[in-house]
Amino acid sequence: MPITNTAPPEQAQSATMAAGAAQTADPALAQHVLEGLSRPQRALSSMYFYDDAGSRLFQQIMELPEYYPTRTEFQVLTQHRAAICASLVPENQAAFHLLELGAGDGLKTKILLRQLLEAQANVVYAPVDISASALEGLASSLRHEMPTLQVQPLVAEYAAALAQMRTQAGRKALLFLGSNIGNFHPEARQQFLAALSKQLTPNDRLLIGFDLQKNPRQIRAAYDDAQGVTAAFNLNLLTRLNRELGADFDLGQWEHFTDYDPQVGVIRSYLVSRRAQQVHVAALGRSFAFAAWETIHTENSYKFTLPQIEALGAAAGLAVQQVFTDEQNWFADVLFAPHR
Ligand code: AVI
Repeated sequence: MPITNTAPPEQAQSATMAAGAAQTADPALAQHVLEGLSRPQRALSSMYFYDDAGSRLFQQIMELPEYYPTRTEFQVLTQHRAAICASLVPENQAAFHLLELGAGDGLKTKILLRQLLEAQANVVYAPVDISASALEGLASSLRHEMPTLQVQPLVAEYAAALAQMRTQAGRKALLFLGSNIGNFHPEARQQFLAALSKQLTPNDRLLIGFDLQKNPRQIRAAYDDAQGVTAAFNLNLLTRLNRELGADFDLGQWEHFTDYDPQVGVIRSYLVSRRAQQVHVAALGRSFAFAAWETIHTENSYKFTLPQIEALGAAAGLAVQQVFTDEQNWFADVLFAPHR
């Protein structure tokens, strides 16, 4: 049995911490860890990678020589910025809202925003995030760099932001860049796209970044870099559980493992237990037993083909209008419109 309901004697002290840790622990995270570590094949969501340290490590990943997606999408947006912006701006230069889901530091979006300003587009940029501080950072850098741009940050869940925007007059152009779509489980991805599509009116547009299938070795290397930054990013999840849930993961006893399945087109990442060990999670008041070399699955990163992208869109009521890609066909930013 992987789970022990009673803490072994040497862990009695941390068990008494349970009440204290549980008071400060995020209940959603605690519940997720309980469910994820209770399964026969253990799994935690990559959604929890992004605490402050995880977000900093992800910034470092994006600079790595092996991690081609960010650089390549940057090239795609730079090379095709005029055509992309032309596809987002409504006919007759009408006023429109540009909504961005998961804007991050906005570095890539700024390529498009500059282009839109240059073309004197009548645009309101609305970055959407549940973190008010992330949005404030982006909005203040935009006030400095592009003082004439109208910015209307929306602190909301994606679905709520879209529902709120639905009643606004004029086109909504949605951006979902960075291949974030690749981190969804296929079913969740389809549900997400269908939910987005439901909120769109026929004149709206959606631009999504997809990492494309390519040489499997190149993909694998991007998630197993020589400097070990991706390993640190994956392991940071355990540091987070130690801090936020009073867990006692010994980081020296865990390692990062990743592999690419070229038939499915997915990178799967794991944390591997180097030896048989017990881990106590104070906020849950429970211990979990791991066998030597047992794994916790932590991330999927799907890679796509163009026919798959078309099928994905079609199943959600979205038609591919244009595909913007780099010379090597490594990455695509795909423009969809609702088909009704
Ligand atoms: C955020 N997301 C698109 C990244 C990816 O490539 O799947 C997260 C990542 N995981 C490891 N390296 C980068």
